[in-house]
Amino acid sequence: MPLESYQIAQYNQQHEVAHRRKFEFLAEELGSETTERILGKLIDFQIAIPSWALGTGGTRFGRFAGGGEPRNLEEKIADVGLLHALNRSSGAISLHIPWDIPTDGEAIKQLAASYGLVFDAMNSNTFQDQPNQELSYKFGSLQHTDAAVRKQAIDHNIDVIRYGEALGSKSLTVWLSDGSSFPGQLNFRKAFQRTLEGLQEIYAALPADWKIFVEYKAFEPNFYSTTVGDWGQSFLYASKLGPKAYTLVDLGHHLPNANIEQIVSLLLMEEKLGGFHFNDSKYGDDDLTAGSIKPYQLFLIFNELVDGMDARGMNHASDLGWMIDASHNVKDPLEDLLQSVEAIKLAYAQALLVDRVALEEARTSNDVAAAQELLQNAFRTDLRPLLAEARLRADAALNPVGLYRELSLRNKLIEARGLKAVATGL
Ligand code: LRH
Ligand code: MN
Repeated sequence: MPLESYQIAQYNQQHEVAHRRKFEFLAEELGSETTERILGKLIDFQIAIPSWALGTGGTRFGRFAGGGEPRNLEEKIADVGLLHALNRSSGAISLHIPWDIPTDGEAIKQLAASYGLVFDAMNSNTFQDQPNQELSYKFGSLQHTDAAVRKQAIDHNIDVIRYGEALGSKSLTVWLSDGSSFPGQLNFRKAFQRTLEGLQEIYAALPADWKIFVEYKAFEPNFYSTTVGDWGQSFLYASKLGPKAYTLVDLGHHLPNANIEQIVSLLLMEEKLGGFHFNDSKYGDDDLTAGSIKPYQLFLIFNELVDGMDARGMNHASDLGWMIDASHNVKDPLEDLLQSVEAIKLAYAQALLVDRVALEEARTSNDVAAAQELLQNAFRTDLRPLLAEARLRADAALNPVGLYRELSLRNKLIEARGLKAVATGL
């Protein structure tokens, strides 16, 4: 259900005067050099949408479908195309196999291209048993004590790479639910060694220009140990695997009160930070809207990213994997994803505003309050008119959620797909 460009232009026209007033006031405050520098960076900055988060999520206690969900990969690509038309900031989709097997790779690639989309990291799945699967992953996949189960998992990951090659993807994310739920259940050293050997076989199957992201997680579905349980373990695997291996930071995969921005700064310094799964959480892996619970933490993470990437002369838009990983139990999945993209780009823009020279001077002279003021002033500067102007210049909607609602796009999706349509995924 395409969104016509005239609908966006019409909407922006109605809201342009108010926008212009707010934007010109802010641009006056920031000065034209800073304004244009940040606008340029914002327009280039694209965030990949997870194919598994376009339907209603649920928990073991229940799932309350919202209607109009995509029923197949083609409709998922159309929904990401709709998000991208609204914000010109969601120009990539990250697929999960086997939830989204692209049976005709070339056709799927062209369909995505027709919406201005490319394929970001592919995701394998050895945390569920598929109907026609021979051996179970109940006791893990790459860590499993049975070599046949490990081989099944390795072969699956290599299949996922092949699907990705046909789509033009350049990376594989491996998240392993492997671990144990009771003391004594697992030999940690042997589980690590078996997992490393499995990842080495997958690494060997990577095309020359591909990357592999090793995603860590503290707990769930195992509740005593996880075999890739934290950044240190992921860093160990990525370092032992080789130059194409990196760590992936899912914001919801840390123990309470972990200092994620410090983890990010060190992984970036060690050239082993591959990318992100953005979301937010108050307790566990809640997969909530990015910036909805801890927006200051999201800003502090981008503050370390801008600092560390500039220190290495990295390209902000293309040198790391920017992806969302969320699940929507009570909100419209598309509105939730639009809000997450907005929050991520706002944190990035605020980090670009930080006066890094003054910050280093304050740090060198241990002027703690001055350092705090520099960060908090940037975080407390309302840069939303800058994000809106970046969208306007990219022919997107001044207010994506506003236009999505004004056009009742969810109702149109329900008319087209029905109330009972269920999307594959979490
Ligand atoms: C695990 C995870 C992983 C995905 C899954 C959908 O919690 O974050 O990235 O494979 O969610
Ligand atoms: Mn994730």
